[in-house]
Amino acid sequence: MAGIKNLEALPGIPWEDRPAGCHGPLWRFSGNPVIDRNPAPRALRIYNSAVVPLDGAFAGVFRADHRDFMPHLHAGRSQDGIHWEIDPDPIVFSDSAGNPVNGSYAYDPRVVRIEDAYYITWCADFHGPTIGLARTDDFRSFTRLENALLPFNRNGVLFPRRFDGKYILLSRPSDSGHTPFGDIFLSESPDLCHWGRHRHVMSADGGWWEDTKIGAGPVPIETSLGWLLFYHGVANTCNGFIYSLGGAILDRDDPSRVLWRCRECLLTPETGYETCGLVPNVIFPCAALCDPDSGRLALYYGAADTFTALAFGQVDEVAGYIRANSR
Ligand code: BMA
Repeated sequence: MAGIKNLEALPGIPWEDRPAGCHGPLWRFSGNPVIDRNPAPRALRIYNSAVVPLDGAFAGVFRADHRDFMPHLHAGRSQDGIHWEIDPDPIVFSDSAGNPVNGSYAYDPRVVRIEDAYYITWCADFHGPTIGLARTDDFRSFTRLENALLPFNRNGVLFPRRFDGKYILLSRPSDSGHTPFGDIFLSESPDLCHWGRHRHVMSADGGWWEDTKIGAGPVPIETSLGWLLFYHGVANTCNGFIYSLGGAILDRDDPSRVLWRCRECLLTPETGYETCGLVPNVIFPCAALCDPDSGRLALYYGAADTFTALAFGQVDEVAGYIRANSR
C-alpha cells in the first residue's frame, strides 16, 4: 500500500467511480472535457493548467490562449473542481515594489502549496522560454520572483515541501522551438532565488511511446513508497509528436533517484478531445488532487492543446501498477 503523506484531507475531491470494463490504473471522467472551447471572452482555449484546494473549494492558474493565439495565465475558482469560473483578464504579476512585471507570453503553469504560500511555476519569456516563478496567498494578487533558470527550459515543477531546508525543482532543459529532445533534471535552492546542485533524474530513453522527450507534470505526490511523479512522454511519428502520460516513483529522501518507472504509458490520446484539437494527440498533465483518507486521485490534463480534462485513479493502485510494470 502506498499511503499518501503530508497532505490535508480533501473530501470534496472531484470523483467518479471506475467504469465497468476499464482495466488500466486510470480512467477518464465521463463529463470531459471539463473546460471546452471559448471558455472566456478573450480565450479560444484553456488547457495545460493547474489547480489546488483553497479554503474548502478550489483555485487554479490557467493557460488561456487568447484570440491572437498568445498564451497568458488567468486565475480561476471552482466550488467542485469541475465547473470553473475563469477571470476575464490575465493575472497581473507585480514585483516586490508593486510594479507590474508580466512578460509577453506565459504558459503551462503548475501550482504548489509550500508551507503557507502558493507558488506558480510556468514557461515564461526571458529571451526565450524559461521557468518563471511567482507567489500568491489568495489567487488575487501575485508577486513575481526571479526566474528560476536560464533559457531555454520548460516544465518547471516544485516539490511541495523542503528537503533539509532546500526547495527542489524539476525542469526540462530545451531549445527555443518544439524541442526534439529532453530529459528531466532537478535543482535545489535555499531561497527560491539561487538554484544549483543540479542532478539528472530521467532520460527520454524509455519505450517507443516516450523516446523523444519527457517532462514533469503535476507536483509530485508524497507516498510511503516514494514520490509519485506523473509526466508527459513524447513519441515522434511521420504525423508529428504524440504526448502520453507516464508514471514513476522517486526516492522520498533523494528524489533524483528513480525507484520505479513504468515501461508502459498510463494514458495515451484516444478519445475525440485528445485526438482532435489545435494539436492532435496530446495528453499534457499539469495538476493532481489527492485525498489521503480515501486515496482518491484526480488528475488534470490538457487535451490536444484545446481542452482541459480529468482522469481518476486510486493512488495506491497507480503506484502499485508503476512498480509492477517497472522497466
Ligand atoms: C509543448 C508545449 C505544450 C504543448 C505541447 C504540445 O512543447 O508547448 O504547451 O501542449 O508542446 O503541443
